[in-house]
Formats: sequence, C-alpha cells, structure tokens
Amino acid sequence: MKIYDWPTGPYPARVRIALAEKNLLSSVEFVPINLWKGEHKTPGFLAKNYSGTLPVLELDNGDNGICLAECTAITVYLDALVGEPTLTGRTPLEKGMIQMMTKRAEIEMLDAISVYFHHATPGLGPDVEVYQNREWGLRQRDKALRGMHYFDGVLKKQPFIAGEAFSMADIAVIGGFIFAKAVELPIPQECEALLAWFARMQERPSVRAQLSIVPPKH
Ligand code: GTS
Repeated sequence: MKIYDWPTGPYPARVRIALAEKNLLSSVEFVPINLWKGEHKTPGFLAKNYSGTLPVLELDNGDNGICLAECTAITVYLDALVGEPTLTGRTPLEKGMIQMMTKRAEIEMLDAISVYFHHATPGLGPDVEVYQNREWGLRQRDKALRGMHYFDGVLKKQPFIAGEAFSMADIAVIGGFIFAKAVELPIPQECEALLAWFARMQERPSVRAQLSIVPPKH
C-alpha cells in the first residue's frame, strides 16, 4: 500500500497515528506530495483524489490500485484490516459515537483551523491559494476556539473524546492540535481538561512521533 502525504501535515498525521496504533507503519510506502508546490492540484494527483487533498491511501494491485481519500475513510479501512486495538469501536453505540465525535472534531476544530490557515494567513502561498476571504478565515478561527471549549467540556466528563477508550475521534482532535500549533493558534489556558487530555495523549508513542517531526523545507 502507498500513502501519499506530506510529512508535517495535520491530516496526514491522523493516518500516521492510526497506522502506528495498528502496527501497520511497515506495511506502507510513504510518497511525499509537495503541497507548497501545488503537487496535490495536478491532473495526475486529482485522478487519485478528486478533492485534491492529502492523505490518500493507494491499495496494492491485488485491489486494483484503488485510492481511498478522507482520513476517516482511510482509518475505518485500516481498522478493519487488523482487529486490535480498535479505533472505530466494537458495539453499535461505540461505533456511532466515534463517528459522531470524529465528524464534530473536523467541523468544529480541525477543518475550521484549516479554513483559517487557507483564508486568513498566507496559507500555501499565492500560486496555490487562488481565492482567499480573510473575514471567513477569521470567523473559522473563532469557531475553532469555541470548538476547543466544547471539547474541554466533553473531557470534563469522560477520559476520551468519544467515551471511555482511545479512538479515531481522539486522533481527529490531535490533528486539530497539530494544525493549531502550525498556525500559532494557542489552546486557551482555561481549557484545563483539554490540555490535560493532550498531555496524556503525548504519552502514546504514535502521537509523540508526529509531534517530533521536523518540518521539511518548502
Ligand atoms: N477532509 C479531508 C480529509 O479528512 O482527509 C481533508 C484533507 C486535507 O485538507 N488535507 C490537507 C490538504 O490536502 C493536508 S495538510 O494540510 O494536513 O498537510 N491541504 C491542501 C489544500 O489545498 O487544501
């Protein structure tokens, strides 16, 4: 299997953490796609992922080289390949809850920070950022900050984002933390439960490995 990714990207980090948790890192070849050069918008890459985003998982020839995009879809696939530890839940309720909280992590935090990056900062530079709306970007930044407070409230009541166990939903919020750090958006200090959760997350080697990657030169 191949993973098209960018080594310091917050979304690719989600899949790298999932691969590490599932002990699958050695089963994949990583192929870097340079976002700063717009390699993710070339016709060749768009043929693999219509949305022009990373990461993409390309299956082996036995599976016709099918490409799976979207972190959630890729994680669901990887989770089904190897049983333990589960990242997507066992019971119907766990599965539903993990999907809901993963989507919520994207909408309320990670994707909002991404919009802030692309619209209210130089983003990937003028060649890639063909349309920017600063006002929209700043609104999304504020939405992400509200999302952090929401997750802080969640973590006051339970140890993990989707309940009692580590899951894909925790990984999605970690992606948000990685993006927040990249755009220098501080996590509000009053979000004590959220910050304590993140400190616990960093005890996991899969998470630590992502936080220690040195950014490549653009
Ligand atoms: N919904 C997608 C997913 O979950 O996979 C979003 C993926 C995404 O936005 N990836 C970023 C990207 O391709 C990669 S990174 O910023 O995390 O490195 N961004 C480029 C762009 O032009 O949007």
